[in-house]
Amino acid sequence: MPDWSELKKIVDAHQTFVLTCHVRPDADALGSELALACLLQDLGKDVRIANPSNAPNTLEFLNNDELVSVLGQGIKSEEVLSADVHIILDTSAWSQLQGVGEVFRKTDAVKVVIDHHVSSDDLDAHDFKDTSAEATGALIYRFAKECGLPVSEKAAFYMFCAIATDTGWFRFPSVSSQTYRDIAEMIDLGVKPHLVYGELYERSSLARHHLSGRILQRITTIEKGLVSWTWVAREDFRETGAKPVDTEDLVNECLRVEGTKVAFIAVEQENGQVKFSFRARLGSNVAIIAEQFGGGGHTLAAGAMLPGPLEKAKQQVLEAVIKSVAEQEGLSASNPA
Ligand SMILES: [Mn+2]
Repeated sequence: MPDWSELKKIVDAHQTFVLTCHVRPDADALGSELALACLLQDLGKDVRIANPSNAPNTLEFLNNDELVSVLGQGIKSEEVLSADVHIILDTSAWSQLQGVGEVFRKTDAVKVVIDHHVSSDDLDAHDFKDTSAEATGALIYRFAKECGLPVSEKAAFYMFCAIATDTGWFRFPSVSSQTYRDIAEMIDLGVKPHLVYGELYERSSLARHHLSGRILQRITTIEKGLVSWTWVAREDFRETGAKPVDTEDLVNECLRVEGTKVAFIAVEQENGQVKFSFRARLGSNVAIIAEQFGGGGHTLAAGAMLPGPLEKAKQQVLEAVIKSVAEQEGLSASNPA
């Protein structure tokens, strides 16, 4: 468990803060940044958010106050370098930070990492990590609670969005009774779950549904049904009008096939690289597969980016998955069903 009083000491001793998260920020990354920004602003601190890349349009509703900037667009390196404290949220991996990582290496600021990922580099920072936490947003809430910081309705909204998405709407194994108690307190603070659900899950485009149809049709099971996987090519995006971000969460559809323990999706990017997302049921570990390809994540959810072409990347990952599952399940890798 992180010692939150140590983070409070750092906060109390400084005035200007820059918050950062991983590339292609998700709702936990953005929600954590925005929630922490609210807490710090309520303490009279100056806060900027400098991310390595833009958030998807689907998460625009999180950035109503336009607090979120991208390094080199809304905020310059010099502004980040001059802050007293630089806080990285929802990642501990250099590869996830891109240009922001370069600034983080250079800065004389006090460096802080708040994260719940298993995969991690030594970022030479004060670590506030809890790999059992359901979301980084949950860690921000526990920091506030433990240090007696007031949580505004807006901060609670950001935390709720962070936890809701990283737990698949409160259903993943990381969820505990404490999660529900925290969530209940956020609802008491004014968060409306049905409105959040609508923003997150009921704004799908028709193009996304058409893309989903193709991806579901291609789901294949191997290794006696223990592995389910699917893929999507650049042509699919062109032909359906959907965007790469529209594939988010579709890997979970593979995990819904009965008997599946490990699932993955291969998504060919516009630049020819292939993004892999892995999911596992409790008891399996996909972080070790993602790490073989320079990626990382949690035991139950991980990702990696491979160079193209799509067919080659698929084969490489398939081999690694079959080997890993065979090892984890005690099957013979040379005899796939
Ligand atoms: Mn997270």
